[in-house]
Amino acid sequence: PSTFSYQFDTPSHKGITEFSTGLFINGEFVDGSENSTIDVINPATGKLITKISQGTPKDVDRAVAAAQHAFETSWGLKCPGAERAKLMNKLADLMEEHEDELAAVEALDNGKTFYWAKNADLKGAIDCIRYYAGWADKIQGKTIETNDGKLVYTRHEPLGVVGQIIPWNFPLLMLSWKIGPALATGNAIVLKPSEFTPLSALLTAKLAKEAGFPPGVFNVVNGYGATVGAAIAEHMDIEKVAFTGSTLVGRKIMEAAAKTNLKKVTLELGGKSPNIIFDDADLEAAVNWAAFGIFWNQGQTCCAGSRIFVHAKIYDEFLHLFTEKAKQVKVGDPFHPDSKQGPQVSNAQFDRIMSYIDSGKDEGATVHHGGVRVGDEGYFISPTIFTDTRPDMKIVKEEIFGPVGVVIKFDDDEDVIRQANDTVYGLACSVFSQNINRALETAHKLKAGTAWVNCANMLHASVPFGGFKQSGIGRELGEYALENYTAVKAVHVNFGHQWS
Ligand code: TXE
Repeated sequence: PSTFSYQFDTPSHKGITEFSTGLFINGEFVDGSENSTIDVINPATGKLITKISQGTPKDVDRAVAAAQHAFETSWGLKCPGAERAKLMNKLADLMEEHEDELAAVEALDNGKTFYWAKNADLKGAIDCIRYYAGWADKIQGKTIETNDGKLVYTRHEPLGVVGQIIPWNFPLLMLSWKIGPALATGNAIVLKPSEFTPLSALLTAKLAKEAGFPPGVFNVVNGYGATVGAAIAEHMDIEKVAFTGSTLVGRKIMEAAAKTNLKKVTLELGGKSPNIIFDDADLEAAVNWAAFGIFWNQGQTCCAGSRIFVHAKIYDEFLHLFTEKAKQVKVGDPFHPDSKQGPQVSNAQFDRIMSYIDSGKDEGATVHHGGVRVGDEGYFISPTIFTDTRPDMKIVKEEIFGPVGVVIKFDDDEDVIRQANDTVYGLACSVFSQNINRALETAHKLKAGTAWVNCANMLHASVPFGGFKQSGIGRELGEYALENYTAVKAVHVNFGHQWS
């Protein structure tokens, strides 16, 4: 396969980066079975960065076979947890050693700013792998008392080969959320990065090889969702599939699992998270968090606080300060240290967001700020604030996945909770109030997998994350995620004299 060789010469990062653009199967970079490629585009310019090998369902078969062999011979129950932890910690150390390079690759490929790539994505990814390395030798079952003549215990066994399909909004962070618990529990992996942002996964594969994982434990098959993604979801020898992406594709994955081998499915899907700002909130803090909640990562965050409910008593002041904040978000070159917001990930996402902005206008909402393209190359959109919305508008109901927030006035606590819960999604929510009773009561009444009180978009490797309702199934991160990757076996030993 070809090599990607790139000279970074930016205000944020300088240096040469080199890694293979092949598929990573059985510890080697290889070409795809059809020798075809996928173009990787720089979203800041719309120009080609490189081409990567395109995988096929046949390549998924190769990767699954390699993973199965590794699982049976050198991984899973054949490899002590302490040894798995050592390899995972080694990988985390190598990622840390190469963190500027990884962050630069992420910024180039995804468009996020180098600053955030380094300080959020890289830091979060490394923390996550170290956190799960800590679990690797602490996977244990229970003994259960039944009667005097019996010993009953459980084993938490790894599943075998697991498939992991990840999106483009946090490529490396999502990779780490997936591989962390899977490796800690002894599973072998076939991972498909998004066709839009495959580069950081390939650089990580190079580092995993250097860390010394047995061949076949970690495989990366680049490719499109409809071919490689679908082949993973349908594969008869994959025991579990973990997916982060759109609700539409989440349904397809479940359907494929149901129609084939009933593999376990965990899904982390979209959201339309409410952010409720009460009249007794610390206003300045609420403004800062609300802006971070919706504009961070170009608004391409599944838990983005996209519906901002503001109490009538402070609405005008909030809107004024929030608009000032939006004006300060400098949109531009991801590598420029002053940039706070880069381009959207792709032309398709750019068009999708602009069409949501048009639909808001058509349905009678007011573009209070922004709503336009920035510059004439790349996929930049200005931070956008809508007001005068109605609950039935598309921009209030659907996930836009861009830097577009709607600000909605309310004056009754119960009514705002009802409005906040009036959505098919349930990923996250934020509540701002200095009255702890009011804040916690509201947080408990909101139907969401994560509730932030006086903050937004906070994530931690040890804290579970996942959705209520149509935002997903299962939890990632923390101890909870280990359950996704283990099967419980109950062993009954009869050493007494009873026959039943
Ligand atoms: O996502 P897809 P898209 C939401 C967000 C965004 C919308 C569309 O609202 O605007 O989805 O984005 C793989 N079988 N989120 O179309 O297609 C695909 O190759 C198996 C929310 O880019 O869901 C990629 O690796 N896999 C979100 C992954 O699915 C398939 C993050 C996600 O892409 C497949 C991303 C198939 N049939 C988008 N089709 C979040 N929850 O954070 C595609 N894929």
